Amino acid sequence: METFPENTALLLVDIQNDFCLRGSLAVADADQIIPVVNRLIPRFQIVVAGHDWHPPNHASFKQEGGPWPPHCVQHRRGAELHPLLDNSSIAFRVYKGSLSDHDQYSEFDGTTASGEKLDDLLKKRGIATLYVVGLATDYCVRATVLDALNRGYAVYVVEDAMRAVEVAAGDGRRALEEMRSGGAHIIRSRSVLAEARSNAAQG
Ligand code: VGL
Ligand code: ZN
Repeated sequence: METFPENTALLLVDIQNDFCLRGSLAVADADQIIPVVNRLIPRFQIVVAGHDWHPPNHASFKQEGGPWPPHCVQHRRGAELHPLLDNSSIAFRVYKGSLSDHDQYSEFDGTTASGEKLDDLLKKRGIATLYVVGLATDYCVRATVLDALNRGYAVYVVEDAMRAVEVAAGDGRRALEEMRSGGAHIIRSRSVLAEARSNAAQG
């Protein structure tokens, strides 16, 4: 199967049980992205999975005065990747939001289990282009994409492979607009699949 080159990675943002159907912070229609993401995964030589990864007393939880119900608690089922997500080719996993006293929405605040930061991991491998999918458009996708743009990555946001929390109606659309103004390319998965084919044709 034709793939993107090695300098291009697919970044899965927080496709975890708690953000999906019956999760504690369920995002509407989140499960609908799974087949879309699964079609994209085999087109990439490098797949990185980000995780929201909170201690049980995390500052973002309501009982600690934060905005969210408890979610993605470390090592619990809610923090696992969605069971139907194709995890067979995930090369790296990064974890963020692990410190109890403050929240982190960007995967660039994340580290691997051995402590390597996402940016170092990508730069070390010459990865300069990121395709971003996942949950949620208006929080962790947005923060990750804006960080990636600031760090000089070319960023493609696959709009039909993400869903928004929409605390206020329109937050998802506004986040996409903000990412676009910041320099991200907003595209659809159909174009990504077509692009992988034409890349391969060019050698
Ligand atoms: C997220 C709210 C709280 C996200 C994480 O992954 O977008 N949203 N924690
Ligand atoms: Zn969180």
